[in-house]
Amino acid sequence: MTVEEKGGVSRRAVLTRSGLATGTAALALGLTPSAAAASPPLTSPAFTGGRFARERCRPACRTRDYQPVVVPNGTKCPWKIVGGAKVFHLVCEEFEHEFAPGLTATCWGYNRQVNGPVLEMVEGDRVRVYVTNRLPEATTVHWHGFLLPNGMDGVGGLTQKTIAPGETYLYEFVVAQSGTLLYHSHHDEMTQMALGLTGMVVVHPRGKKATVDRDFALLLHEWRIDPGASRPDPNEMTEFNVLTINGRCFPGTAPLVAKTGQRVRLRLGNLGAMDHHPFHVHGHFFTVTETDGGAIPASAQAPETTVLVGVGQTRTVELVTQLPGDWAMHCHMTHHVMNQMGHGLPNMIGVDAAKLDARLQPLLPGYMTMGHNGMGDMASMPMGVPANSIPMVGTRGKHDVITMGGMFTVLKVRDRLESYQDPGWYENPPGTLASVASGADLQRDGIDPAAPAQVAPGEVGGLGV
Ligand SMILES: [Cu+2]
Repeated sequence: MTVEEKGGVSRRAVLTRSGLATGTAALALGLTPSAAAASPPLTSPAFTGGRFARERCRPACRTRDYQPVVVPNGTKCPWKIVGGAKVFHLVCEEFEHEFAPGLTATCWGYNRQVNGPVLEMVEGDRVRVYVTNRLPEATTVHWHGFLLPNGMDGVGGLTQKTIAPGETYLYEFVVAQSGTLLYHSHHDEMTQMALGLTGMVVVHPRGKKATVDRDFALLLHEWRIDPGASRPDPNEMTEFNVLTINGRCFPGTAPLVAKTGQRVRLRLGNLGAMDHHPFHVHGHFFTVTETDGGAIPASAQAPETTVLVGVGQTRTVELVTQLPGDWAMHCHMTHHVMNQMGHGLPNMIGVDAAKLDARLQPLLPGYMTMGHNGMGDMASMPMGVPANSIPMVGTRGKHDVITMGGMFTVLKVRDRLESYQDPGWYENPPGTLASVASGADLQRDGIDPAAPAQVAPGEVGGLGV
């Protein structure tokens, strides 16, 4: 049986088809086949990296060539220059990671970081990234969104042999674009990304001055860690209970600090398994300036307060800080701002639990049915929880308990700052804080708290009423 009879492709067939394909592509470009043949093929090293490869750029250095990105709760991968190339080293291994005080798990990551360290590059840099595998199984690294030679794309089996435990592989390419990109395992993806083998790459444009005052990298991720468990569960498909920004869930997330009137860039990426995250910023509007595919023309940018960051996407937004304060920033899916909340609970809202409690307390001293007045109180009550878990654990804010966890952090804007360290809670100027209405307020505006709620005429009823 020949190769073609088995459904494979013979060498002759490949030659014939590639010849046809070259001619078709050349016609589409308005070239004759002979002119196309004179151009360097797309796979030649001379083409890869675009004009930057031909120009042989010097490696860009931070103080001179770009404004470094800030990674709240995270780090950046160190690099060195060797022979005109920027050299990074990623080590894949297992280690203990703290998601927030009270919750740690055994994760897989790069350079003992979840998410991995941000790789910071500049358009035109020739980069060499060494990847050492200290995991118990093979892995690869995929350079998500990069324009690079096929063999550097990092898809196990398809574009390279996998990196066996103990091996060190080298990825080398010229960075042909700028923007916010990603890197992650592309072998046994379900397991390896669920355990943490994900990271962000920030590529600064070459030869351009910084256009923002603060530049933050925020990688979103989701995990299933059962209360008391010591490892994330990579088999989970729907019920994720730990939602993170740069590997941390609130109250473990560091605030983002900026001065009033500064232009702030947020580079948001999502390498979670299944969920998209509508990321919302309070007190501001922003514009989406870039995706992982490149810059969005100014004419196509619109003001937004929430941006949907889909799985496998980056969205870069820019805002100008408006008013000082502690402004919430979070995923707007309400189950994504919770920590290890069980979702299989019976609905107790509105249940009169007094009789139930009276009957159960002789059997279970101190028993109290929870959730019948909503879940908010749970965050403020001392509850016995399994070791190494933070279900329904709130944190004390300046004014009261903050009931949120998960994919939540705070943008702290101040008129004056000594540094970009956490400035503490915002002091609200007099007259700018919601508080209990005084008798004088109620009297002035004719508000009776005991009166039936008012409904404007014409706004009740429906079809046929
Ligand atoms: Cu979300």
